[in-house]
Amino acid sequence: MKVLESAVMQGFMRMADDGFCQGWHERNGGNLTYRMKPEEVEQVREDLRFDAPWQDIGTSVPGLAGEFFIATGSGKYFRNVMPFPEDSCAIVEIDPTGEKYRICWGLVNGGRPTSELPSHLMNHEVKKRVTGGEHRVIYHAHTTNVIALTFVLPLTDEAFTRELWEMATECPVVFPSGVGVVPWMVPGGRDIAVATSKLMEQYDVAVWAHHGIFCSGADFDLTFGLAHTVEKSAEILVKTLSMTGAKRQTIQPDQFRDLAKDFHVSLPERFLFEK
Ligand code: 2HA
Ligand code: ZN
Repeated sequence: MKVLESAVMQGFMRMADDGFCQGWHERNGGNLTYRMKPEEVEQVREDLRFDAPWQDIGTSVPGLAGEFFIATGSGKYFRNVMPFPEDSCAIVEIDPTGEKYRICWGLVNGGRPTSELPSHLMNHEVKKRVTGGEHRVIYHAHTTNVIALTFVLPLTDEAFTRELWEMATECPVVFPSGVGVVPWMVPGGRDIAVATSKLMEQYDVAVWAHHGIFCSGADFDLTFGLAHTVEKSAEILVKTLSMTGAKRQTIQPDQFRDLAKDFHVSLPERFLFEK
């Protein structure tokens, strides 16, 4: 089967386009990667090439040896994923050492996979391990309201988790483990990849101060839905602070505990502090 006819590529393209339509991907902002299932690779194998040179990933991900990923391209625009997928995206294979990759499909006009490939792959490696292989999607988006909040909230996991949970009742159910925060760092390199992947041991969402978010999930629906929920919550907080500068009332710690019981999630007590 042709890559472009496969359900997995169609799903990847739709998610990229959804993110663009939300306004989270100005110019070449953001990136998306998907760890393919073996049967998805087999389905399109006849449309892949295996003669491109191996190139350095820039970090070591032995836990992903031999895996195939669909990835957006470095410098490519989410706006162009739907009309020009073969120019904007790639399928890459990781070598048996987990130190190199090669392009097996796409980027027909040249280029490389996303500049955040080290972050994406280190996050994938952590998430593959801690979820027993369930998580397959890593998504980085320049979510406007989350970014705005990184200029006014303390840059702590506690502050962001609690504020985002308070802004919409579904939030603690959608991201019960909370969100982690990475202070401002130079994007694209190994240091920010290490900091983010450390947070991914316990969270599915990492906020990058003054930059955006990273989300991890099992499939495109869950991962896009997670980013969408977090950003919507941030938007409500931005609106609330813009109206009044302070909340008159909000969800209380015991109400979160009641919610956790009824919705069968466990909320870490360290986020349920008295204010
Ligand atoms: O331009 O978003 O973080 C892609 C990015 C880098
Ligand atoms: Zn970015």
